[in-house]
Amino acid sequence: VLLAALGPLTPSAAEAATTQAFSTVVPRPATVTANPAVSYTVTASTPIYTWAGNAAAGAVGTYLAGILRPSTGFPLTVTTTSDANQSGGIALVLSGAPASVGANGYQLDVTAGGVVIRAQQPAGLFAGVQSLRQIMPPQIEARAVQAGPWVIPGGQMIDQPRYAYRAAMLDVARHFFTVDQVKRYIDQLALYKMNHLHLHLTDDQGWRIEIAGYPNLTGTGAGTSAGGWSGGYYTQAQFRDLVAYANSRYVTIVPEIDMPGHTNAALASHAPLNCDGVAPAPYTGTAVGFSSLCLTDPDTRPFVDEVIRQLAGMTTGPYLHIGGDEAHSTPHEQFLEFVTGAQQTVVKYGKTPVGWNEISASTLQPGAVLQYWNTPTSNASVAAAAAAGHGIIMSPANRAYIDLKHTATNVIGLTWAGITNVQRAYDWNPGATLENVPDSAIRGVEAALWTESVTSQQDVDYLAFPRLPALAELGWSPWSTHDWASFRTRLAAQGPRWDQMGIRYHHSTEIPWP
Ligand code: TNX
Repeated sequence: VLLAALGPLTPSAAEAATTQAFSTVVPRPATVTANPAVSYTVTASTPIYTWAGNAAAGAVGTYLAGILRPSTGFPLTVTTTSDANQSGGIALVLSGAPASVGANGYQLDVTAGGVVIRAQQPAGLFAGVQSLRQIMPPQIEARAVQAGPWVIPGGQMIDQPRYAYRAAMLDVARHFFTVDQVKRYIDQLALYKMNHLHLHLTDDQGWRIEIAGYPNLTGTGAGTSAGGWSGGYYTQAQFRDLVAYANSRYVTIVPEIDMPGHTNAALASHAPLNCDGVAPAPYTGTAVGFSSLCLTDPDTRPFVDEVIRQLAGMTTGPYLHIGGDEAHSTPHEQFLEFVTGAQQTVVKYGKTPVGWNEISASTLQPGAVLQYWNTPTSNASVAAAAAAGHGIIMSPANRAYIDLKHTATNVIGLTWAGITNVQRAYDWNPGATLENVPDSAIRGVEAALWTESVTSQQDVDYLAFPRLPALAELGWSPWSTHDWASFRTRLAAQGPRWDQMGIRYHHSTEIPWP
């Protein structure tokens, strides 16, 4: 009876955690030097030290303890230190990091004496913690006590991101995801050092954000989804909670109101937005390009102004995405004028406008960012925008759309831009894909998950894994480290972690899963 009660704490050969190799981290760190001669073992008496006088560093320590406690069952007490040479535990130190790691990188050292993560800013400590998780045994990700032992292999990483913007997009309009489901996705992004989550909040099939003064948007507009599934929306309080949660994971929410096309849900909710003043029926199909706000209607501008004003007020990050894609039912001159005005409205409310690459033909506002989603490798107006100093986010559909099928036989996923296996998602250089768009213009990489074919969190897991980490590596790792053979081996080591986390991933035959 006693032994049974101690069951989870008593290692059997099969249950014992296996030591992870030092060099299995995804995204690949800029420099990794394994030291197989040493290791550090986390025990019941291991403390976590955070940097004294810095609340955000303290929060990273608490976050780390929250990850390590359930599986180890250890107290992992969090205390502060101001000793730059702190040893004898896991120390998060805002001192002594090399200048090369910048504000978001870190240096991680594992010696026999302990683990030290050094950074210049708390964001770097947070990134270092993600690397630390990945060199611990996969069982560390379990949420119930596991056997251990918790051996961390010795070595050093010195690491910093290639691009500032490393993102995923989730289409919560075609299919709605709850606050908890989005938080789970944010946690997954953080593990792979992604730092932005773009939420596609509105489309033909649904409007997902509460806007005071327009109750029908969340009445009629939120009631539907693609395929006739039920809808849903975020109240302003829920949205603010999501933003705060994301911030606690060093993830910035980038909200999108897609305009002037992709707007049937708004048109169905608010009749004055239609040129004939008649609200269309809600839409649950998957066609694109048929809807448009009426841009000659005097009600449209005040509506757009108010939506942007309220959304900007709920958002702490710098960006607000105005969509602008596939406005096939909008007269072109009106489109250009409208998206110019929408950018000005975003600027008026203190945010930086982002738009799909179609807005490149409009008068771009200073600082406006373009998201390239098309598949051709040249686009003259995007190149001109880059030359004029605008940042470009790379999401070419044939590489970065993780809603495309993995293989031709998959049930879930679209095929309009091809079939995207892991290698296809991984093996391209975002900084050398678009003609006349130099690497210096690239703000980063975004993995987009559209949800026309998705009906559950499991579907999201299945499409995102393992391609999301492939795109995370493109955003973070220096191009000089890019190597498919290395990536597929390191990716394989993630599989047992996803098993522990309950992520239902696609077991791609390209990857040598253990
Ligand atoms: C194109 S990408 C769209 C979306 C679809 C997606 C499906 C873009 C800016 N527009 O409306 O959901 O393809 O892959």
